[in-house]
Amino acid sequence: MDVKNGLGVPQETLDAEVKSFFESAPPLQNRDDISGKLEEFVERNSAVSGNGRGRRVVCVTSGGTTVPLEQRCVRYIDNFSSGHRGAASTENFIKAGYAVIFLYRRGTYQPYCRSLPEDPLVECFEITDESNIQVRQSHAEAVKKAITEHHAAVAEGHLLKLPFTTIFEYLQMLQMIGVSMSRLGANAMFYLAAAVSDFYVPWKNMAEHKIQSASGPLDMRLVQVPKMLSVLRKDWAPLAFCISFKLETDAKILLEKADVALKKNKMHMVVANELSNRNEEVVVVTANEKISVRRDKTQVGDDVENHLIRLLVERHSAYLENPDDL
Ligand code: PAZ
Repeated sequence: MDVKNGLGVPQETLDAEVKSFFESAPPLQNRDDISGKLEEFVERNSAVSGNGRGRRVVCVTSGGTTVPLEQRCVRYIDNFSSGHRGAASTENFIKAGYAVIFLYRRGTYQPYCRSLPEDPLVECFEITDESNIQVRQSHAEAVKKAITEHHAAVAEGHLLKLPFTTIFEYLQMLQMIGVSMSRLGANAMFYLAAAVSDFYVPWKNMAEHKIQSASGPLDMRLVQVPKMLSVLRKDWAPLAFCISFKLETDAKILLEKADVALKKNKMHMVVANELSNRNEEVVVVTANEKISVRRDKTQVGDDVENHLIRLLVERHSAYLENPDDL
């Protein structure tokens, strides 16, 4: 077997699986619209400024992908992720001077809106008389902060939000973003916090209509999703600084799995986290180090992402100075 890519599969097999995934995926409905927005965003942020470089741009992925079981989808398999990590990280990257492409699952946490109640429209606002609506005093601070900071990030061209639901949408959009950001060279970063399906039903094998329960037990074959992270590194954006995440529920295997992911996918860093304490602590795994990053419990409202993004920004700076050192 001619194994060339460290993934345990011949490169030709991986290429064929990737090709088959994209050829059989239902085409994105709004591909032209996404492509136009992406081009404009990357172009604007690649303009050279006083530092002799363009702005650094990071693609933050957030939330879980779904795997539809029927083409006219009624049922699907989901991946757990609230999107809190992605939303908090986006705010921190923008604060650090990055432009962010936020590729997120519809309905998950959004940057600058994390502290709003679950149903902000009915909880934050009240009707004072027939024609006037006002913000409730109890939520005034949070609403003001959300609106001002969000509007500023979008108006200044530092935040582009692109939603997905299915694994088909997610990977097609990630490919578009990868190819578009490749022109930024090492100024580009990928921060892949989304929980991405490992298995899927190829579109051509999928039932068109709702699967009927009268037909008895459901026997369905799921195919492995091709290892797209290695394709991102090798083909889509080879110079970008890439960070992926590894989530486990069993602490005993977490760091070993993160190490394997680092090597197999040729990531620059892998952030390892355990489901139960993911908001308290993560471990950043590199080729030579395992760095524990924790939330400061003594500071009200502190998030682990405040510390994590600071570390990643530093490492990205070092990578820009010396791309071969990592
Ligand atoms: O979205 P969230 O804040 O609830 O959780 C974040 C996370 C656990 C989904 C993320 O940190 C992560 O590990 N993503 C990758 C998951 C995976 O191994 O596929």
